[in-house]
Amino acid sequence: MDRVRRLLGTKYPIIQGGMAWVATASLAAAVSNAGGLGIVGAGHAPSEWVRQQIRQIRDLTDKPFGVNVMLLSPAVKDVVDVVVSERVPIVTTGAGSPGPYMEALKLAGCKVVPVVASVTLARRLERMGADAIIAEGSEAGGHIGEVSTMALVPQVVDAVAVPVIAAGGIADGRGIAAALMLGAEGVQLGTRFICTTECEAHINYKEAIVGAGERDAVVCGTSIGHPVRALKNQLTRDIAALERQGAGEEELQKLGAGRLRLAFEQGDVLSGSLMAGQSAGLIKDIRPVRELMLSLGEQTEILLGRRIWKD
Ligand code: TUI
Repeated sequence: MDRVRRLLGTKYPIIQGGMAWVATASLAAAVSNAGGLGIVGAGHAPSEWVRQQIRQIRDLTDKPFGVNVMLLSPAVKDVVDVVVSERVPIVTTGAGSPGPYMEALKLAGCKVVPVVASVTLARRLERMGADAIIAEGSEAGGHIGEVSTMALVPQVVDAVAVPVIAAGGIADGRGIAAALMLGAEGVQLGTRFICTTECEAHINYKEAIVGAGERDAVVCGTSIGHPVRALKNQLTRDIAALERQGAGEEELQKLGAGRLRLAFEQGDVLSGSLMAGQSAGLIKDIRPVRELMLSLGEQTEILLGRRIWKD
């Protein structure tokens, strides 16, 4: 736990997931100011947007922060260039292997913390110089792997010497305490941070998560090798129907394009992609980030029976 706090330079070993569209400078700065690690999600955005967000977060906090590089983005090379030239302290990656960018990021002094969904990739990235590994189970929202958090985290812990951060299905102190029991030294929460005052997502998106039950975050896109978890709605039903008819990648991509933005900006809960994890069923309110962080810390300490978040 102390290894993660030292690596990130934070009070809590708690990272806010670098969610595309949702994780803007407003949310990330609030998390960093509250003692966690706030992350700006580059998603599919152009690199200049990422640069503006980095400048904005530096205006809003003097605490460490990160940027998530989404490796499927067509702008990925330019985004890496921006992250390098802005000397972002922590870089997380998602949806692929950051291997080709590892050297440039390390040379620029960035701490690189890739998200993985397998033991194989965790091992490979440790050899390439990853400073820690985020092991994300299939309970998570958005683009996911196949193995659940409960099974994946201890296997990654056994496979690498660098600190492991658990993600997927965690939304309260019970989840954090459980992840620490699995050998993780930190946690990453995504869906829980959407339901905060400082998150700029449309209120309909936040309220859909608050209203969701344990079976409402479903997976689409498995047939084309891009499983994505989002709240069940007209869009997920249309995608599932196309998949049953054996639709190809192009047709499905066309149907899915721009849908996350529709949910985030317009609050279209029928046709938008409400990416969220299975922890949606656990989330019952929309709260300020500071209040959430304090309660996560307090709940975890009570469960573990000791003070663990010393300043
Ligand atoms: O990246 C995520 N979650 C995401 S990215 C995203 S943007 C998007 N929008 C529309 C369609 C698709 C994506 C939304 N949510 N989480 C981290 C994560 N990475 N989960 C799983 C993985 C992963 C999967 C395979 C990482 C590496 C990987 O490697 C395969 C290989 O090359 O070995």
